[in-house]
Amino acid sequence: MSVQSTASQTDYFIDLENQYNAHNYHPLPVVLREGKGVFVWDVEGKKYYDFLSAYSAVNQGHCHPKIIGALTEQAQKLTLTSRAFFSEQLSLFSKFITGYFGYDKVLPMNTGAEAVETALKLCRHWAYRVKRVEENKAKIIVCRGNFHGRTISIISFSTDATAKKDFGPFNPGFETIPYNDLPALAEALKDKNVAGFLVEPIQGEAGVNVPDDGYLSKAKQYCADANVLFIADEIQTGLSRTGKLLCCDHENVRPDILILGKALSGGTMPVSAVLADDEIMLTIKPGEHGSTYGGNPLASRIAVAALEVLKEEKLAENAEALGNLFREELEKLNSPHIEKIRGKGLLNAIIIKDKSENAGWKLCVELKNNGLLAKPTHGDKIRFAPPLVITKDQILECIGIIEKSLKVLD
Ligand code: IF1
Repeated sequence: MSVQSTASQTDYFIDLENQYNAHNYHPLPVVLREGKGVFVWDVEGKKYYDFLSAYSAVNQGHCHPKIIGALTEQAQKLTLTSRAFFSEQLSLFSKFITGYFGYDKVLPMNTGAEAVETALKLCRHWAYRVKRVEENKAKIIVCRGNFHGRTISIISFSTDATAKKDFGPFNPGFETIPYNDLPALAEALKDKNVAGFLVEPIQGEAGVNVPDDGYLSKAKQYCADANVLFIADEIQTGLSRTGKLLCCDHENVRPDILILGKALSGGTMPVSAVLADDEIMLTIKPGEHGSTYGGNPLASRIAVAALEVLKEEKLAENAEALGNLFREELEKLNSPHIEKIRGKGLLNAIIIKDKSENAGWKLCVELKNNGLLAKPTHGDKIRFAPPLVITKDQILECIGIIEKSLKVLD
C-alpha cells in the first residue's frame, strides 16, 4: 500500500479512517504507529507521552517485553480451543489468578462489557438459586454517572443520555441511586428483591469521581447486612492503577464479585474475568453461559504475564507515589484555569474553569502539540492516566508540558 509523503501522512490516514470506519468516536487529530512504555509515536515520527493508556488498558506500558514475549511464544503453539475441551493454559491461568486475588473461582471472558454482563447474570442466578428471590423479580442497584460498557443491558441502566438515546427499548431489573450516597443505598437495600449492588470504586468516565473515604467499606457492610452481593467493577480502577492492586484494597473491601478487564492483558488483546467464591460461581451450570474466545490459551498465557509484571515491577507502589507527586505538582501550578484536581494513584483528572463548548478539546490539542496525549471527558474534565511504569523525572517533565499548554486557555 503506497502512502503519501510524510508531510501529509497524518491527513492521509485520517481521511482513510473517516472514509472507511464508523464515526462512533471523535479522535484527536493524531495518527499513531508505534508504542513503547509510556511513549507512542505518530506517523510523522513525533513522540508523545501517552496520558490515556487506552483508558487504563496499558498500565504495564506499551508493548511490555515480558507480555509480548508470552504472546509471541504462545501464539506459535496454540491460540484457541473453545471451552469444549480443557486447556493447559486455562487451567494454569485459573489457578494463578484465583490465588492472586484470593477467590475460589474465575469465569474468563473477553471485553469488559462481557465481564460486566457475566457478573449481572451470576448475580441473578445467585438471587434465584441461593437467596430465593421470586423468579424474574431480582433487582440490581447501580449508581448515577456509571459507566460499565456499551451493551443494551448495560446502557439500560446508564444515566448518560449520549450512551442510551435511540437505543431503546431497555432491559428492566435495575435501580439507580446517587453515587457516594450511603443513605440512598440503605434505603434501596430495604427491598427484599435486591440481589446486587454494582459500583465502580472510582467513576472513571464521570471524570475520575472519587467517593468519600469509607464509602466502599460502609457500602459493602450494608450489602452484607442485607444479604446483597457487592459487585466491584475494577475494569478501569483495578490492576494497580489507583495505587493498590485493587481500588477496593484502599478500604480493605473484598467484593463478592470482582470484575477485571483492560490491563489484564497489558493492552495486547481483550481479556476480562469475573472472580467469585463457589456459592456464587457454581450457580452457573454447564451450558448456561460462555463465549467462543473466553479463556483461550493465548489470553490465559498473556494474562499471567500481565499480572506478574504488576507485582515484579511494583506498579501499584509506583502509581501511589507518582500519583501523589503528580497532584502535588499540579496544585503548585496554581493555574487560574484549573477548578479542581482529583484522583487516586495514577488515575487523575483536572476540571477546567472554562465551561465553553470546546475548551477541553482545545487544551488537549495544545497538549498534543506539546507532546502529551490526553482526552477530555464530558467537556471540562481532562483525564490524566499514564502507564504505571512512568518515572519521577517523566512526571515532572509532563507537569511542565501541562503548565505550558494551559496557557492556551488564557
Ligand atoms: C468506550 C472510560 C468509557 C469501563 C468500566 C466496563 C467497561 C469500561 C469501568 C467496558 C470501558 C472504556 C470504553 C471506551 C472508553 C472507556 C471509558 F471510562 F474508560 F473512559 F467509555 F467510559 N467498566 N471503558 O471503564 O469495557 O467493553 O470497553 O472492554 O466505550 O468509549 P470494554
